[in-house]
Amino acid sequence: MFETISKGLEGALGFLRGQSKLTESNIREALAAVRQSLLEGDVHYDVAQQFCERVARAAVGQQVLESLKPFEQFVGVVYRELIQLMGPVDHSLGLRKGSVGIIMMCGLQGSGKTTTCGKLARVLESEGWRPLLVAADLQRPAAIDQLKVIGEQLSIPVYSEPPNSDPVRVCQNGVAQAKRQGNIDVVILDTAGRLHVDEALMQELRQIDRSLSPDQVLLVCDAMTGQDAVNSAKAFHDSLELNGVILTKLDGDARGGAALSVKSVTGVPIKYIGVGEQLDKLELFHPDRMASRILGMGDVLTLFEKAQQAFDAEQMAAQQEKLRKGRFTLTDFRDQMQQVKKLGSISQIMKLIPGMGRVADMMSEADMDPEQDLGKIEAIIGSMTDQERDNPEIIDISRRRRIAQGSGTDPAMINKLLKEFAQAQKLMQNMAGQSHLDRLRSLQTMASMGAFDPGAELQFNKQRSVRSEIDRDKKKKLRKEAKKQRKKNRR
Ligand SMILES: Nc1nc2c(ncn2[C@@H]2O[C@H](COP(=O)(O)OP(=O)(O)OP(=O)(O)O)[C@@H](O)[C@H]2O)c(=O)[nH]1
Ligand SMILES: [Mg+2]
Repeated sequence: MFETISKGLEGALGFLRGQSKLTESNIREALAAVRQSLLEGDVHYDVAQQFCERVARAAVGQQVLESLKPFEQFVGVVYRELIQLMGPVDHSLGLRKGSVGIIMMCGLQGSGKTTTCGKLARVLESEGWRPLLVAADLQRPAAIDQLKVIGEQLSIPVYSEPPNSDPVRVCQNGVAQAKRQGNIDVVILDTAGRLHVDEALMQELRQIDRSLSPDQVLLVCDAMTGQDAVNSAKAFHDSLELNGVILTKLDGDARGGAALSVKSVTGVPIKYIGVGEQLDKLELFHPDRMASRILGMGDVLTLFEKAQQAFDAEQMAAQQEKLRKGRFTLTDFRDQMQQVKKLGSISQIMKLIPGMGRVADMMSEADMDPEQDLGKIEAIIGSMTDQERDNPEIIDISRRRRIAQGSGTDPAMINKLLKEFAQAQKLMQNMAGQSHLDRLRSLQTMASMGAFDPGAELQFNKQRSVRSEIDRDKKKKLRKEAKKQRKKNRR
């Protein structure tokens, strides 16, 4: 996600690291590089231009803040302006208990409407709403079946009529049925797409809009089409008055131009983002978290939420209990590893941790594969007997050789794993008294102090250097006292 812009901005901002002061000339130079990287990321030209003007104004106004290094100062300005550019977002969909809300999804062909209808229904259901999907795409005969399959996968009802029906009537009938049934709070309409914005499509959508007055008209846009996505968003908004955009396929969007330009060009906020083909890959769009990711500062909050959703609460509680009793074994270690894997690929997770995004990129450039390493660890633990997993200290040379053979690794690797496990065990026992939230909080505090950002001049490092100054003062005092003492002794 956003590799082009992230890399470009990193280069643009990086050269300020070595500067001692923000001056007009180095600001100008940094801005030229920022503009260049935005354009390479396929950001709309006017948007890039205005963005740089705003950053310039804010950066010049900031010169008085002498306590911050130019790099920090400038990154701070870019971060705030990125948030401004993509926000604000009102995530509400105007749903109310006791009435049937209507959400109309529209967009170009293949943008991800049908999939996103399913994803949104799933999200709303998890929030306690009872959704009904309506198959109003009668252009493509297979579209109705596609929605039915999605509905079945999610156990969410789908209203449909034969392919020769009229889409406006289908929507009306679907909503009428939801109201009659009384056990539906929100109807999601999956409408037809076209290859291009054309009058026939707009007319059909306007008719549905007029006859049902949906609470929300959401445009589904494919992020990978860059500026075309932004232009089509503008055309749809001119014709339909959108409440929000759902930007799909962000997982495959290296450039990021659409995400950065949509709000500014159309005035319509992005409410959700699609980050994968699977039905659980829909996230709320948070401009601040996105800005943080773009600048390689990670996104600990999203990671925290993902962890809460993915981890099996009961299993976690059982492991917590074992930790408290100091009985954390290799089996638990493997279980935890499997839980972490549910969050996504290791490189995806790393991108959410401040400062680790660059490391993930470097690893993939160097053809290193953390997934493969994890696979090996799992194979090693899998080749042990229950007894060995519970008491790794019994693993001697011959057992090591057997495990290596069983897991297709070598004995040295098993040694390394056991050593690392012993360290992890100690660390975990220390943390065992803390709640999950406290542990994440301390992680987050460390992150906000910049503990995971290896490049920047950080509060965390600053605190360390303040401490070392104190240490220096202390040592000086001690040396002085020792000198006095020596003089006294001589006398
Ligand atoms: N990688 C990725 N693929 C997605 C995402 N959202 C949708 N897709 C894929 O995009 C393709 C098109 O999705 P559909 O939901 O059929 O798109 P549509 O807009 O309904 O298409 P039409 O009905 O033909 O107009 C499918 O292969 C989806 O799996 C996403 O967020 N990430
Ligand atoms: Mg469709």
